[in-house]
Amino acid sequence: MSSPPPTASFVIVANRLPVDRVQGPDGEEIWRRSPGGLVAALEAVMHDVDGAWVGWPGQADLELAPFTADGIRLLPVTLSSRELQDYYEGFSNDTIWPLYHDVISPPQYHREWWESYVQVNQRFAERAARAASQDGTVWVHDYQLQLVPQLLRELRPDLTIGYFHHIPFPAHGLYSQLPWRDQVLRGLLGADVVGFQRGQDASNFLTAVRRRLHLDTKGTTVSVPGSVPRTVVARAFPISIDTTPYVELAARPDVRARAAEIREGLGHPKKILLGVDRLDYTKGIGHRIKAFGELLDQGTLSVEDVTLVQVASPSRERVDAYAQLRDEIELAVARINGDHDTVEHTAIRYLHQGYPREEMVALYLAADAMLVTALRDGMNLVAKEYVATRGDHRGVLVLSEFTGAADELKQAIQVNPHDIEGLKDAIMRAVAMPASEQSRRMRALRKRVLENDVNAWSHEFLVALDAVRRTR
Ligand code: GDG
Repeated sequence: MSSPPPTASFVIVANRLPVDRVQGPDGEEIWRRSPGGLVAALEAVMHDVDGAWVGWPGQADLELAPFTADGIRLLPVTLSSRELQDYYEGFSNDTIWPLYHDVISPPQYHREWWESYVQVNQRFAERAARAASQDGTVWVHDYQLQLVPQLLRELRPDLTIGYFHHIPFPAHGLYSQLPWRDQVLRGLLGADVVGFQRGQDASNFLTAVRRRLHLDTKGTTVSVPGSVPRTVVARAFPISIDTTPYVELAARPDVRARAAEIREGLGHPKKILLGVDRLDYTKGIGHRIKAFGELLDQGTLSVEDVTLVQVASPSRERVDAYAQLRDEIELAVARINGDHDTVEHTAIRYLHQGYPREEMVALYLAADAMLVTALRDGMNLVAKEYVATRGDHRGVLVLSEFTGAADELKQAIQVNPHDIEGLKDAIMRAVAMPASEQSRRMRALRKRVLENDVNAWSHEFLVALDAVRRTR
């Protein structure tokens, strides 16, 4: 008789496994760890306590047995191409994503998408239930899996369950549009600790819980009645980055040389402005480009003096709203460049591509100012990455007040990206900021980011989860 598969005392559940399938040196297929901060933050915990990670391997209809990559035990969940359309591109990315980002794009409500979301969440919950050892800990991540905490608790009441929400949680007036608003709240309340990026997200969630489910809340806790009454903690745990690779890359001579080469390639403008985003309507790329274009139109800036580099990495290209956004942005960029470029200089160097991290850091180093103008963003890690690379304390961060990062990064130039005149003023302040002021602000920003890195974040969350376990 074969022995049952081993269980893990700590299980991560996320939509994606932290690996990508790539070709090895001899053309064979291998799994390479994806460079995300989440896996870096959890790696130590996973190894210390025999951890496992439940997630989708990134390809439709792929049936895979559990495997280990880079020392992490991976438990793949199969998704059909139909489920990817309905659960992932549909309900996750075309219902929840726009609704939770304040309806910047209209959310689509389709009952068959919801049914698929329930089914897939059930599959993830079942996989996690089989993986976790008696009295183990499971940490569920993000908006694709909001029902997993409750579904998992039904299967395995012995577990301690955490959930972290990486995107905003909207105000009740918007949240209440969701036809399945009560089911989603109950799903989340299956966790012992529900973590959000900012205090406002937690407070929006608590309001929804009071108003929709009529449960009592006190401070950051919710009393959930039932055969075994429970207390759920809902509060902010602002996420951060793994600072080490950014600090190290920024000090590497070849990366610094590449930054100088980038400046030269742009014709040595006096100032380089930089935007780095997934091409997503939440990121305010259009607002940024509009403000910059107007400064050129007015003659306040000229292309000899200033270039905007915009990395817009391809994202969710099969969702209509994203295809439409790409057309809008590319039309705007082409118009501005057509009006203002010279043979030697360009207004906007637009790059619809993804780059290796070394190149991203070289871009951060080359940039005199980083423009983060999101209309709504859970945290925005790009802002923190830029700050982490500025070891010389030079550079200016222009940061939308609608990002989670704005709660922490107070010494940035904070902007309301809807106010185009205000945005133009902020760009001009960044361009003209004296070195002494740059240094004063950047020093404080860096201190904040380096002291509150992703390890501090995961530690704080797991301590909160452990505190709940001990009171049970
Ligand atoms: C969600 C929430 C929250 C981008 N292009 C390239 C590249 N990137 C990297 C950045 C950064 C990451 O992707 C993007 O993180 P953000 O936080 O800026 O935004 P989302 O993708 O929307 O993330 C967000 C986050 O989850 C974590 O909780 O902060 O609010 O929306 O690390 O550097 N990396 C590389 N090449 C690229 O072309 N290597």
